[in-house]
Amino acid sequence: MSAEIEIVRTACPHDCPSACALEVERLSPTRIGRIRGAANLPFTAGVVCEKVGRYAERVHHPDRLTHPMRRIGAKGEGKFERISWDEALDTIAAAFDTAAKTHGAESVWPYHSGGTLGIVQRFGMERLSRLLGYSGMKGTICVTPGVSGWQAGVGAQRGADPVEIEAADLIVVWGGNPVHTNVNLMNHIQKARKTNGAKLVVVDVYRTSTMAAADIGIVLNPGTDGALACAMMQVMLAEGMADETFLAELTDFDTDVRTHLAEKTPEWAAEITGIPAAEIRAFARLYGRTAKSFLRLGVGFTRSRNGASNMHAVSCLPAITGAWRHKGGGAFFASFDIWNLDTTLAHAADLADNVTRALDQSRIGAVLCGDEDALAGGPPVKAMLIQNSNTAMVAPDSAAVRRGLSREDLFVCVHEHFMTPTARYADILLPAAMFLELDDIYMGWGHTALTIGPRVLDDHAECRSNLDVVNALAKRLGADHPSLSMSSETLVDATLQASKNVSLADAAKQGWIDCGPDFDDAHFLTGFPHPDGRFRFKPDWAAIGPYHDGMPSMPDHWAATDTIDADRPLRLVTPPSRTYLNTSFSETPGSRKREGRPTALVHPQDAAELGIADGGKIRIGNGKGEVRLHAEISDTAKPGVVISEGVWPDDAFEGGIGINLLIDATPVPPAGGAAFHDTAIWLKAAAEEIADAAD
Ligand SMILES: Nc1nc2c(c(=O)[nH]1)N[C@H]1C(S)=C(S)[C@@H](COP(=O)(O)OP(=O)(O)OC[C@H]3O[C@@H](n4cnc5c(=O)[nH]c(N)nc54)[C@H](O)[C@@H]3O)O[C@H]1N2
Ligand SMILES: Nc1nc2c(c(=O)[nH]1)N[C@H]1C(S)=C(S)[C@@H](COP(=O)(O)OP(=O)(O)OC[C@H]3O[C@@H](n4cnc5c(=O)[nH]c(N)nc54)[C@H](O)[C@@H]3O)O[C@H]1N2
Ligand code: SF4
Ligand SMILES: [Mo]
Repeated sequence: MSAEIEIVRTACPHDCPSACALEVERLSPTRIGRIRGAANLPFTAGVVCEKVGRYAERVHHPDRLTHPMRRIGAKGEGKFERISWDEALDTIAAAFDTAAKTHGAESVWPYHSGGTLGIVQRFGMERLSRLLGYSGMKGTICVTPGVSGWQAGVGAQRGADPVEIEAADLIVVWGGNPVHTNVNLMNHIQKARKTNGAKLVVVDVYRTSTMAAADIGIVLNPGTDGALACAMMQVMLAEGMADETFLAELTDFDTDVRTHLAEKTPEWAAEITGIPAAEIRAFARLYGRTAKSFLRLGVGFTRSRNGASNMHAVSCLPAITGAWRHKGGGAFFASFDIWNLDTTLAHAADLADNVTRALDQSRIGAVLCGDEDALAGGPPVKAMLIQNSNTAMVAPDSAAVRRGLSREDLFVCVHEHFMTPTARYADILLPAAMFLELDDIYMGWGHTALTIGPRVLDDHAECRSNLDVVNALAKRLGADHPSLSMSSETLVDATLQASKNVSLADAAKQGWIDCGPDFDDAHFLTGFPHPDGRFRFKPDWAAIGPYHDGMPSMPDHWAATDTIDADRPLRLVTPPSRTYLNTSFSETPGSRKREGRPTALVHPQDAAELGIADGGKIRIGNGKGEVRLHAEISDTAKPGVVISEGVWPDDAFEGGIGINLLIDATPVPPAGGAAFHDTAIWLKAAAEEIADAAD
């Protein structure tokens, strides 16, 4: 028998609503064994996803970057030579300095995404813009359409605690796939089913792994959720299932809205959604008659051009029934607005107004290719530091992103764990520490606990944390701020002391701090967070973002999705796979083996018409180009809808280029974001000679 294994508490940094508190087997100061979900955090409740359970594969991966490098090949080629940290930092500082002196400070663009959600390690980068006048970044790539739609009705990014699902009689998972993306939620749903006999309804555009576990699965046409929600409201209002007192006291519902919704019959919605009217009616009655109905809204159904509008329409449902009144009732999308953190030190938050130009993260292609509108009237971008993002793969219009990253007059530093497609474009490539090798705290956007993530392992090779890189650079560039001399441990400690009056050491004992509002507040029973305290059936889109033209003034189906026509007769949806997290984990053998290869699920009817064989090579495309992958024939979605799970690395594709080549980067109304699940495409069987040429 080996000696007892040491278990250390920390927290998952990945961009996932589960935001798990973790228990890690520490085998030595440099090695871990299994990772488990912490039992003591109610949302995590001892559950963890398989990809993080076997994190030893990622943290001890032989391909991890271990030392700074300078590019010696062409941009994108991936040829580098080793250099020292001093040389790397001097080179970056000199490039930033030259860009700022020649083109103005705004020509430098620090860029980040959700590789880590750490308060210190992710958003700490924004100090560069605040201290040195560099361009800021509008983080739109993930939840912006969803946030906009929820904001429109509810008024703040919070809702009923998802752990309350255990008390629900009906759970509706709408446009999310928690078996893949939020696995802990399933645990709470199963408890509700066991103890209350609760029913699970899943609304999606294909029969997902979550739908496979549901009592009722509703498969609709992509981008038509607004129509389904309106028809449900029509039925509930017409059949006396509405909570008229709730509507009168806590919402702006009036005769305009009543008259408007009276026309949105299930027959009207059936045409749009592809769901038979009888099925819509039955779902509306089930929802309308269940007091404790919990609506868990995913991000997926908002990744369409009409996504914010659809989110708003669906978020109206619990206001109609008054489900908010009950424990186990109401709705939840995300909890971005409950944390009350003092980030004066960690983000130089008090200097936020110093940033005058914020460039749109999702429009990085247009920004780097010099589009004047995307550059917001300012100078071209001449130098970048990229942390936590595999932008060459994940951003829409990826051909433009790559054209931009290839510019000879653009200096790019990428700070990464692996040689990603983005890293290949770096002039200087820096090796990043992983979460087990640093300290941070994380906002659980799918629950209410701030999780505490102290370091578990010693440094790996020459890897450094994001904080250490930003601090070293800022100091070289002459910036002055108390945080620049702090380690992640001292900065996390100071942030916790200032925000929650607790030290890192003390907070780490439990591993999390609950920040959830009390019941009445979480359920908006004392008012919704709009100035008049009312939920809005009539949203003020103009107050939310600049791209509000034509948005519906009341819940509706907004026919604004990508146009299907004879040239592009199918709709492409690109949702997450189970064991990749965006492109993270696409390098680990366990995930690679499980996911197989990039695949498009094609309806048998479409396959027959197009002469596509099961397992055959296909090409899908639109005006932006074409992507080659394999077909799997399946009636999981409606005819005309093609599903391709996962954001795979380029080299997994037959043609060497990934799926986001086809995705449009026009900002989603009203506040921006990318319509990842809303792309009209053509599909063809790949002629053998074409496929062979790509092999
Ligand atoms: N395993 C794994 N976990 C992840 C991620 C991952 O890539 N892999 N990504 C993480 C990140 S960054 C995020 S933001 C979250 C996202 O997690 P989710 O909230 O689950 O959102 P999506 O994954 O975008 O899509 C979820 C579902 O929306 C469906 N959908 C697409 N279009 C429509 C529509 O028009 N109507 C309806 N009703 N459904 C639609 C898709 O088919 C998909 O099943 O997951 C996080 N967790
Ligand atoms: N087609 C399609 N595209 C999508 C989506 C989709 O559903 N379909 N989802 C979109 C969504 S929701 C999102 S949020 C984006 C996500 O896009 P990204 O946030 O770019 O996510 P990842 O692809 O996981 O890349 C994160 C990178 O950060 C690195 N990293 C992790 N931790 C650290 C760290 O501590 N320091 C540094 N320096 N690097 C670190 C990882 O190694 C990884 O390469 O993708 C979007 N793209
Ligand atoms: S990726 Fe999500 S489910 Fe997996 S450990 Fe992290 S937070 Fe939990
Ligand atoms: Mo995301």
